[in-house]
Amino acid sequence: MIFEFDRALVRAPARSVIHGLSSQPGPPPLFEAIEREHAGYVRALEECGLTVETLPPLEDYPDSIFVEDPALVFGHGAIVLRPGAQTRLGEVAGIEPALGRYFDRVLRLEAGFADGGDMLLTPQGMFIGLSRRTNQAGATELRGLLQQLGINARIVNTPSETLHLKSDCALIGEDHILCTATLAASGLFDNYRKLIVPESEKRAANSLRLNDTILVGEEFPLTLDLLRCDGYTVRPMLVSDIGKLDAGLSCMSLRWKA
Ligand code: CIR
Repeated sequence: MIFEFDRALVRAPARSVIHGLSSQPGPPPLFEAIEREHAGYVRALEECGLTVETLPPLEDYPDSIFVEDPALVFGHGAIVLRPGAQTRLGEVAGIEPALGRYFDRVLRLEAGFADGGDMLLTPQGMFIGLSRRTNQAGATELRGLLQQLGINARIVNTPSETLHLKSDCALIGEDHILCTATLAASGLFDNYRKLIVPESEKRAANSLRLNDTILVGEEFPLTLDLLRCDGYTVRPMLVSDIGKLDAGLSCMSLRWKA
């Protein structure tokens, strides 16, 4: 089942995290706040039944806490990606040895660029979102690598103002997508039931379902209510400083069922 997870890899925040990439005006996040929020995130993963390994911080890579972007993992293998931001490409060397410890099969993207945040796995296969971080060359090669792991993939466009495909959506049920109104209007998920996040809570679309629980930013009460009304178990999470770096709930871990 697509939401069953029992393992996760995360990376401890480096002090340099406060200089991570951000499109948002206003003061940068505080290191101590990010550290606290990250610790809460690890606790939540553990309480959802996952065994978590925390990798050491990488000071040279401010955004390296967002381990979802340099790799993709599945029960039966992993793919090392090539993040599309210049300051993030070096994160690949930092994640590869850890993947080697868990997966017999580790494939590598050799050309173009692709960020894990642009990849949405569904029971029908993988959506690969083209974005400012994932280009056609990376997406095409990745589709071939996924095929080697027995996963079908479809290359789609990410809305132009969106960082990553999953900044705007999360799979919350086998055929149920939590998404922004923009993504809903794009027609991408016409075969899915959609729960649309309110315009004032767009960033809530990057929530994370783990086993029977959905992690959602606590600053998004309307979305939390919508999910509760639909019968989901939700866990509100404090991630407001992490949010200042354009990140949400999926970005900080790689998750799989061993
Ligand atoms: C970046 O711009 O790369 C980071 N500040 C945020 C990455 C968020 N990752 C994700 O959505 N998968």
